[in-house]
Amino acid sequence: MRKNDEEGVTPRPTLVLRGVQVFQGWLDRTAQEALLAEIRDVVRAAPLFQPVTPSGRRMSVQMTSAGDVGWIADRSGYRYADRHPQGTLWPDIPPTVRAVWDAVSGSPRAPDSCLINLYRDTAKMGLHQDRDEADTSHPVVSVSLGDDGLFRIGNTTRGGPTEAVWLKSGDVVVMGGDARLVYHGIDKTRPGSSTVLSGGGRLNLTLRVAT
Ligand code: MD3
Ligand code: FE
Repeated sequence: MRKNDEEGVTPRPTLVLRGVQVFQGWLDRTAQEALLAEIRDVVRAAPLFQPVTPSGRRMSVQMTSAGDVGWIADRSGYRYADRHPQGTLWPDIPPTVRAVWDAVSGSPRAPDSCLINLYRDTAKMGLHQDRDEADTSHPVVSVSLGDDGLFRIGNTTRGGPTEAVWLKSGDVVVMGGDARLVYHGIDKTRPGSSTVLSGGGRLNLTLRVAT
């Protein structure tokens, strides 16, 4: 446990970009590997899939979820669903993942959804807002594992200037308050920049209060 993550103590981010808090190097290699072991179990029970958006485009990112609900996209829209597309319930949010939320979110609520995004090769995620959650006053917590990813942050409306920061394995990001509704995305990853994932790539976990 880190010295500043005891109960009731709000840790200090190493970087704040447009209200988005970045905790660089929050998880050491051992903690990253513990998290990965838990995520492997989730993916075994709830396999990664490549969502197709309502416009008919296949997303380059592979996804799955843990928790009471998981985020899905298909021809009829984007939403949180209580089952994986294969028809099974989502696995529980693993305890080590949940502990990251407890340490950094500052929220008294428990997350009910953990979206797992896998970026391989040239996968990216265009600028978007996260607004499928019932109450967007709750923060979102993101954990990066594996290859570096170029995280881009814009504004609360489409367009205007943007800024970007490379997220590395073990970095944790918290989006709360005014930052919760900013446009954001992942421009690209740096394949081969990390040895944490055996098959390569970048994994991102996002914890949310979705319902
Ligand atoms: C800023 N994922 O799953 S995580 C997503 O790295 C998503 O996979 C990206 O955007 C990824 O929706 C970025 C960081 C993140 C997550 C949610 C946010 C940044 C955010 C919500 C509001 C503002
Ligand atoms: Fe997002």
